[in-house]
Amino acid sequence: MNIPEIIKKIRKGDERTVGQILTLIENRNPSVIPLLSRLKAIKGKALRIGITGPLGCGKSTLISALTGEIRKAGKKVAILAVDPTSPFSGGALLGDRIRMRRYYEDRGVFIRSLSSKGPHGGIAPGLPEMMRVLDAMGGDITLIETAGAGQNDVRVRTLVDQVVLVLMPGTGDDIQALKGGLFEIADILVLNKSDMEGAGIQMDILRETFQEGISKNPPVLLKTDSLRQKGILSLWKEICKKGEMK
Ligand SMILES: Nc1nc2c(ncn2[C@@H]2O[C@H](COP(=O)(O)OP(=O)(O)OP(=O)(O)O)[C@@H](O)[C@H]2O)c(=O)[nH]1
Ligand SMILES: [Mg+2]
Repeated sequence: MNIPEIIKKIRKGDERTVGQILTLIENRNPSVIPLLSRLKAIKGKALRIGITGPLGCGKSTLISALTGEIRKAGKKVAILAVDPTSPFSGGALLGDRIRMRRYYEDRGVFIRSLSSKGPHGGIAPGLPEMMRVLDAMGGDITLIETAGAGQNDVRVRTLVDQVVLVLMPGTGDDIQALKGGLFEIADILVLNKSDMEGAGIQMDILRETFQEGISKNPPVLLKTDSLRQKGILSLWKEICKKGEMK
């Protein structure tokens, strides 16, 4: 492996090279270790955003919509989508591909799907190393989709600058999970599918829950309809606002 050559390509944003390196990391191929050590010295500027939440709440759709806003703002984005191994979401990878197809020709968008391969807390093995590679690409934003709404998601907190927790109407259990401490990892709480019945009530419950003062630093509460691109600009603005305080 010609490390200086590869580093040059990564920094130029060569997607093929980056893809190959990510595959080596995903396969836990030890030949990539010297490269990763060298990459440690390169400090990227990307703001890292974790997008997490229960299966099917619309994380991927939200990411797709948010990517539109990010590109309108002229920023470059890298996306890592961790596909849960759950049989329910066997179609997730394909779904993500179809949704994201509109960005395939866009050099300002890099997308990679990963399999989470078991109980790694919604986090694919090698994710921290992959983020190092993406950072070296020099993008402005890195989005990481992880699935699940349990204590497992807490691990994503350590890898990113901000966590966006996505919920959808009609999932009372999620509120319990939030009360159980999950909310502590969220900087922004998004009620997605706000077009669905029960969204208003759910929003009230969430607002009450957080205004009751169960947290000293309550997350910002927003609602979105990712399919119709509603509330996405507000989410993007909120991310930027928090990013400036970094
Ligand atoms: N009505 C409505 N449907 C939505 C919205 N956002 C996403 N969906 C739909 O919800 C389903 C799941 O969306 P995904 O984006 O795949 O959800 P996800 O959270 O990424 O799913 P997993 O990765 O499998 O956990 C799809 O059929 C979407 O079209 C929304 O704002 N409103
Ligand atoms: Mg998804």
